[in-house]
Amino acid sequence: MNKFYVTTAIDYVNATPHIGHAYEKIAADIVARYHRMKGSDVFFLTGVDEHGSKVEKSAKEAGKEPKEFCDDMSSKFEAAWKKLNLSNDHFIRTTDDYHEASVQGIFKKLLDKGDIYKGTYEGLYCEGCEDFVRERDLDEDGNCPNHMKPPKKLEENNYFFKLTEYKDKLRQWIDANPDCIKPEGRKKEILNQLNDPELGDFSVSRARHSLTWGVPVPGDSEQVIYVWIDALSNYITGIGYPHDMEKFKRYWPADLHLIGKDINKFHSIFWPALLMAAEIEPPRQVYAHGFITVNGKKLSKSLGNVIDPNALVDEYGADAVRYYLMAATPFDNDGDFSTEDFIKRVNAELANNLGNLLNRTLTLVDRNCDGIVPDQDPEHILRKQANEIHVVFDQHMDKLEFAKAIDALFALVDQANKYMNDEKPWTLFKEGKKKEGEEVLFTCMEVLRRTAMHIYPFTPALAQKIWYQLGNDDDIGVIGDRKDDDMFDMLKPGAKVRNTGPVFNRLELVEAAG
Ligand code: ME8
Repeated sequence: MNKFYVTTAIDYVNATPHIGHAYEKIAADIVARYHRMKGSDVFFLTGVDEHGSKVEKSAKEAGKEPKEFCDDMSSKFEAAWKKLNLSNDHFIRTTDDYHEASVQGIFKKLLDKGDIYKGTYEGLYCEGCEDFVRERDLDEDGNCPNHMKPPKKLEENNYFFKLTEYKDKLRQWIDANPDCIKPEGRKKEILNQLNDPELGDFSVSRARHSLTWGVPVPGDSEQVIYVWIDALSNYITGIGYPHDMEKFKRYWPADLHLIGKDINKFHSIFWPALLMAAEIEPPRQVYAHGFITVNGKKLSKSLGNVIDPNALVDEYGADAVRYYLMAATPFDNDGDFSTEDFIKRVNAELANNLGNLLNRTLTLVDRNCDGIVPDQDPEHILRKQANEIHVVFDQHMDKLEFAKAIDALFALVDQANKYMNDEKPWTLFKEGKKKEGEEVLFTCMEVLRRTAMHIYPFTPALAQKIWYQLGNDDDIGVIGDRKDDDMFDMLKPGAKVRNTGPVFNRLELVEAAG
């Protein structure tokens, strides 16, 4: 059995989740559900990043102890992901005991090996990035271009990781594994950074006086492990390293680390280098996705354009939010969110094109075939196309081209609607052409059955409803082992369809939610 291990970035808990966070988690859930359906042994990990000065500061502002603040914020993230119907196998918190112990173990291993050493660092530090920044990367006002704030001058005795020792090995890793960093443009950025002589060893600890909220450096009470080594390690501690090595070996290396483009360096340079130092295989792929913007602008508290995924799901439902975010934005690039476009698109595609096709088809089956899936085996081009849709759909899914995968499905649905309009089965039945009429309905049901299966990772609840109305009792998510040859003719002639009303209700704009 194949395994597939997919992870997301773990979100800082200094603020509540926004749609940018939700976007990434939904994508990971879609990948997890897609691979489960194909019969793989999937592990899907997500969670939260709780240490660091940003979180410590937010706790202070909220008048809470950091741990109490994190407990509260973590539960908000977990609740939001439940609401979005995420099927994660574990939710990791970097304050979990097993994680902290493992981070100390990893740190000690690298220290003993000499890959971590003590030194002095002087530089400009951006709290938003939780990283040192270079003067030449600042904007004309001297601000970090990502966080619009000036970095602080910092001079400290810290522990450093010998990245310079691993630069060649990283280049070799990238050369030997062409898909290890995606999309291609992001890989080029990484190669350029690796070739920059200024990219040197990086600091992996902070003095206790500048950071208290973190995992202590083993054997040095004056130093705290700095967030990135702590955060990145979640990908291995979350599957049992080193407390459950059987599970770890079952899932590692990660097949896919899904992250945003802003943290590519940490994942495509620091992380594989740390793993190489710890003698652990690097991940198979890091994919750096684009950002969700609103009116072309970054989501930011100060702009007041941060959209809460909870409010969207409360008003419009998880399927609609999941569908729109994936259908309307190219995953490898930035995409804009607009509530008007969201409502328009979801209504047009899920309620009209798909929902109405099902409703029309089943109404005709009820009227003309006693509500029973007709026993036909039509050889129509549309049926052939439905039987072959998985080829192009899978090609897009395997490249994380979610919007294109959805477009391919809806091109098929559109054709089925056109076919129904052209063939007019209601007239065929009236004229006594029962076989012809049944063939049209059977073909449309085949399109619907296929569409339900393929759209399931995106809109699990909607897919299940379609599946049920087509006369199936089983759980569409666990039909599992989606061996594509077996997918032909799974429509069950003789099964009773259940035309129990619209599977997707049209959305109405609610001002407060968007
Ligand atoms: O970076 N659109 O946490 P974070 C799409 N804790 N994705 C977005 C986004 C947007 N508008 N805004 C943020 C961190 N993201 C670290 C990660 S991983 C070991 C540690 C993405 O809360 C962002 O790119 O700032 C990242 O992948 C994730 O949300 C968490 O961001």
